[in-house]
Amino acid sequence: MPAQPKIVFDAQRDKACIDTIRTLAMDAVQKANSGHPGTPMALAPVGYTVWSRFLRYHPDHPDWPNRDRFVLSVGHASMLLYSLLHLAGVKEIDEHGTPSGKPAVSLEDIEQFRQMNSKTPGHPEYRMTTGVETTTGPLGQGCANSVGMAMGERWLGERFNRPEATLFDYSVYVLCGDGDMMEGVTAEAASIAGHLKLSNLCWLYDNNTISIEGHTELAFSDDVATRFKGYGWNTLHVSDANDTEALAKALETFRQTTDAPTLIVVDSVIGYGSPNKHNTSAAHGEPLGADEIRLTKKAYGWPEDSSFLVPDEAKTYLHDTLLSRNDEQYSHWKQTLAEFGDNEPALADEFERMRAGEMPDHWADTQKAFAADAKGMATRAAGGKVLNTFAEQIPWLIGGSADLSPSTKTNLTFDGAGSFEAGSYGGRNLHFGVREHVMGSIANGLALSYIRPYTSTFLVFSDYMKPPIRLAAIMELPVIFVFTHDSIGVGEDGPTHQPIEQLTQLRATPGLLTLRPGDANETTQAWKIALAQTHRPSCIILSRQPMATLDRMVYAPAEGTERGAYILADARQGTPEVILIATGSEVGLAVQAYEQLKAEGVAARVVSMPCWELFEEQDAAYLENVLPRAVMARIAIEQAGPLGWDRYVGTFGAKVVMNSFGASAPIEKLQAKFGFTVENVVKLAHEQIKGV
Ligand SMILES: Cc1ncc(C[n+]2csc(CCOP(=O)(O)OP(=O)(O)O)c2C)c(N)n1
Ligand SMILES: [Mg+2]
Repeated sequence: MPAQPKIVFDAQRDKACIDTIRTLAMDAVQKANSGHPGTPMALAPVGYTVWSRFLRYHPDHPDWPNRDRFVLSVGHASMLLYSLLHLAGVKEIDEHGTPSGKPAVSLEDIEQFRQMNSKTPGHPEYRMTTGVETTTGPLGQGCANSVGMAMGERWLGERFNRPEATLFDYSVYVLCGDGDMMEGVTAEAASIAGHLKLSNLCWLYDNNTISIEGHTELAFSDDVATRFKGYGWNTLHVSDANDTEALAKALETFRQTTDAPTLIVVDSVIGYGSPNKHNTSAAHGEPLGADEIRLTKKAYGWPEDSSFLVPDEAKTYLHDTLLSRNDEQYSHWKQTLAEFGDNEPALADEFERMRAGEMPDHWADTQKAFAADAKGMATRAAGGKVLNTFAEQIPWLIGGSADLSPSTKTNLTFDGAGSFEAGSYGGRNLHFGVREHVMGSIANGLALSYIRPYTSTFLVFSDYMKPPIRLAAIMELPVIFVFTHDSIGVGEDGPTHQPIEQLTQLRATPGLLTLRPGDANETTQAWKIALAQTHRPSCIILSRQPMATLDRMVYAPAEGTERGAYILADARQGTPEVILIATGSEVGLAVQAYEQLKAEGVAARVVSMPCWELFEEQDAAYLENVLPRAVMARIAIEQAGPLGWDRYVGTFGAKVVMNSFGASAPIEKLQAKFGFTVENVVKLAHEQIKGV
């Protein structure tokens, strides 16, 4: 690189830092030929004020558990975050959790903005870049995650703080925008944050009255501050984003507020300093262009021909000031943790495991097998028992439901489980209210706070949670999403409550396990598999209606669940003539059909397939063993849409599935109407064997 010109600033050091953030964003977007420069340019003073004067953050220890969290909910403004991480001199933590000695974001990384394998992807991605606390980009999610992070801090504080030892008292800062405010999930998030009085949460709302299509008047006329007052938030206003003193005053007020979350409405001008700032296309998703960049740099008093310039005044200041504010605090915290380890070794060990993503010793040893029982139980009921047994062993397994725990059976009922409530944050039962979307996002925020969260609602409402489920998978967070009422088996509630296409959608999500256990013992296995994950979210799909608990002395052990699919019942000898593949509540039906075929002298096999993804991970020999290619007479049985089953039954295999929405009727009538009967399966088996 050519030597950078030495420049002398008229303005002060803060302005040098702020303008560095602005110009790095402009230059990076220009070089990448894509991205959003306008919002980093406008919000540079806001980000800089938070980082330089407030954020408790040690640049050498970005994994300090008691650091403040900074969330960029306006993920399209990612260059703002990358510039801050660069100027702060944050050190990289590698994928094994060890410091690599490299910067989290070097100047070269900024020059690689949006390029393959760079640490500066288009939107901030957790795991890719040290210092990115959560993946953002889908508007609303950062705000929603932040509520989980703030709840996480409250819970950690209740569990680990002692009168003489404060291990957790961090704050969560969020930069959000008009888009966030328009998104429904933000309303859910603000509503529950206000209800829970999360005074450790501060959202800075960039009220620039512009979004992609133009002025927000086109589509948005909320009085945001009044709205948030209604949610129970403390609301403040800063009328100029460049007024760092006013920002600091508002942030100070946040710090003094102990009974409510804080919203700071900040008025800003997108593309600040650009002569073309009212051109929204230039500010949004497009580089400014060489000419405008020169003019803007001129307006800042910046060398017009410089590029990726970090002047001396800005090189180390942010890093130095973070160090001088936080180094001692960090050492003090380490000391507190060490003393805590001496005084409370069991709890200290607990926290170390939480940090490392490890389970307690013997966490799975207390589960008991469910006895064979023809009448059986709903897998939701089995799931509730299994969850409670695990949760007693795993103190940091916490979660709840979107107002359906009596139905999803996910309440923790043992002594001391308690409820997480405003002012009493140590409980392990979370009450999300009827807010499925933010429930998922909160779970992600909790998972980013060392906690193992689970959520629950009806499977049909997984539709309301798609964005956070997807983000959990992208972020590799081991969140557990429980979905009950998994099929037309819900009966009279009818088609609005009977999921059809939801399983397909979940299975289509990369990096997500979708587990649909076939009886109580498979349910134990499903929970065990989900809890053993460290980098993968899971969905556990459970029934409302009872299902027989299979006699595992007669049929294969439920541990086969670990391999995704396994031979549950087989032809007495030799190769089977037909294979029945089923999941969840249809496993029982497959077994009944198998028994009838067996009585008729037909060599059938039942494959229970609770988890496609785990099955796909098995080696070729195992796949061939379970689904031999020589046996093409196959039937898939699942009370859900057909998409995807061809891969297991082939073009000519039969599918007993749902090709339409369901109906409101008693379950037996629905099963008959849609072909989920022993007669139908047996008939199809004969047809398959004949090759019809
Ligand atoms: C859920 C979602 N919908 C749409 C987009 C595409 N998008 C990116 S930025 C943006 C405009 C956001 O406006 P605002 O939050 O006011 O940000 P500003 O334009 O002021 O930076 C949109 C619609 C997105 N990222 N996420
Ligand atoms: Mg805006």
